[in-house]
Amino acid sequence: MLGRDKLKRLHLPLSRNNGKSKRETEAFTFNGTVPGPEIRVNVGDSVQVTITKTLAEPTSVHWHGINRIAWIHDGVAPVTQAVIQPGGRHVYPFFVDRPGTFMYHPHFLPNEASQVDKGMYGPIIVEPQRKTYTKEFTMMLGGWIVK
Ligand SMILES: [Cu+2]
Repeated sequence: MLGRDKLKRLHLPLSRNNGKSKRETEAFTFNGTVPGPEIRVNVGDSVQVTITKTLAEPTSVHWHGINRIAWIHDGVAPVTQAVIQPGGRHVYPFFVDRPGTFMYHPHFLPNEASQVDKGMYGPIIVEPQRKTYTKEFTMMLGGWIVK
């Protein structure tokens, strides 16, 4: 899978941001932001994403829409991979062979819904070999209920 064209190495530390005022709330993040950082790669790229500094609870990462990924790296923990334990590290390699807009998010059963609801998601943009557009915008929408 790796080394076909280019290898892109990315690092996504996980963290928990505690709300500091009445207008802020707790969030679980990739790299400190909600949504997590945009992963922008090109068709033909091999990608390696390293997840570190995990939350106080176990997690995993699913690469939604990425179809050239070994099943052991598709993030459905604890079914296809061991969960990433607090303080743990996991490297996810995959290859992108088609353009499109995809996303990443936790897929640890049974905590994935609460982790996604607290902000753990981000976009993956796979650029085509030849662009047929001049402008693009990435939007990720999320709903929050804050008391
Ligand atoms: Cu998904």
